[in-house]
Amino acid sequence: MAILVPIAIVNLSACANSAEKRRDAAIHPTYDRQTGKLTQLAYDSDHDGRLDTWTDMDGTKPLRTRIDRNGDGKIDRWEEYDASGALVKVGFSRRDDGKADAWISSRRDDAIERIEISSTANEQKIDRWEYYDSSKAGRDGKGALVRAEEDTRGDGKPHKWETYRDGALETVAFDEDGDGVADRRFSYRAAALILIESHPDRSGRFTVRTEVNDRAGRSASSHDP
Ligand SMILES: [Ca+2]
Ligand SMILES: [Ca+2]
Ligand SMILES: [Ca+2]
Repeated sequence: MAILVPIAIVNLSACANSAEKRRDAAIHPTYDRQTGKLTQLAYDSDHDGRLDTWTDMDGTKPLRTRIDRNGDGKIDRWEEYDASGALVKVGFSRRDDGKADAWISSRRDDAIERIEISSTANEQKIDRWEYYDSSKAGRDGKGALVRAEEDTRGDGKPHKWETYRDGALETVAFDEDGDGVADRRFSYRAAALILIESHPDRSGRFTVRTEVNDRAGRSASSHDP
């Protein structure tokens, strides 16, 4: 899970060699005036003279971190830690507008990672869920997108389902009446529509298949009793 490597926790220990002295000079601690307790560490992680990483601290315990990784003055990564200081959640900004709009939670027991996305940058209003298979990670270290769900009605439940194969959209299904069951499913091969299924029975199984047979779009329907 390369995306969850904590990059903000910095080493405060006294150090001897010059590289580490430089690193210490890049760290700016803030202490509570009343209690003397450490409340924040600000850090210039790439040594360009500008702070880019801010960690809220409860003494020695990190609570959360805001990071401007590309140095444009806008936060683009948010990290949250649990009571033991372990990284549990990472937020990032898909639009790169300084607001978190997607979150990934750390789950070490599973090859499938879920990213929660909010089109309104509201962590309480997640409306898209993307599932990545980290066992099929590409060169960039990111897992392969295998499926996604989307809440197109704002009720917190998915009404659109997508599946992917080798990075390409394979199927997309829509719930047209809002009951949470897909009413129509489109299947694609090499970006071409090949099949439309509709009329789900009570179990959600589609009973009508319309195969799109040729480039002219001629099609043939079959009904499942
Ligand atoms: Ca910097
Ligand atoms: Ca930034
Ligand atoms: Ca439906």
